[in-house]
Amino acid sequence: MSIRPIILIPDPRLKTPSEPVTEVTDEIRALAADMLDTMYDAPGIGLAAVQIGVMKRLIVVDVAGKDEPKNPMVLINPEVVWESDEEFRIHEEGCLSIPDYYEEVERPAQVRVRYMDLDGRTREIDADGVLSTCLQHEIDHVNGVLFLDHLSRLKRDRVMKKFTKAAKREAAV
Ligand code: K2U
Ligand code: ZN
Repeated sequence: MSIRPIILIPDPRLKTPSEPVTEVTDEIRALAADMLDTMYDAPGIGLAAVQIGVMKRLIVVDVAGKDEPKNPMVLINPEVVWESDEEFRIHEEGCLSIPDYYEEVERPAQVRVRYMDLDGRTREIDADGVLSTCLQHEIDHVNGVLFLDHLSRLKRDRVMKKFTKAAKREAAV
């Protein structure tokens, strides 16, 4: 397993929907292992395959606290099949593809997510709290959506301009 480079905005892949996983192969299992290594190294509590440049609908999550045993989850082709429509939750979000930028985002408080596990079984999970926020953030990624897209146009444009300028400076070196 290995730690893989994380792509940053304005990479166009981050705004592109990823492709469904059709079969759980050894390649998919190795990808999930690399994603977990990369997430723990960042550190983060979630990561989508697109963030290491792989356009597959695969996410990993571990919201276990610092002093708790690791609880890695691998979700293939994850989709929200139900979300609370009366209870919402505001959480400060960051993104490993948008370093050092944090903003409050409001999302449904509870979600039910259907996915395939590494054994190829279809499963469902009911989530609330930070797991709900994290799953929604990662499922956004596989749909080509960033947490910036939940902010005002003014805030979104300001951040995109900053990272676009930085990318141009990097390319000019
Ligand atoms: O997808 C990612 O970029 C990893 C995200 C996942 C996440 C974002 C917002 C809220 C919860 C999870 C984070 O960068 S992981 C770092 C982190 C950890 C706790 C709270 C906020 C950000
Ligand atoms: Zn993110």
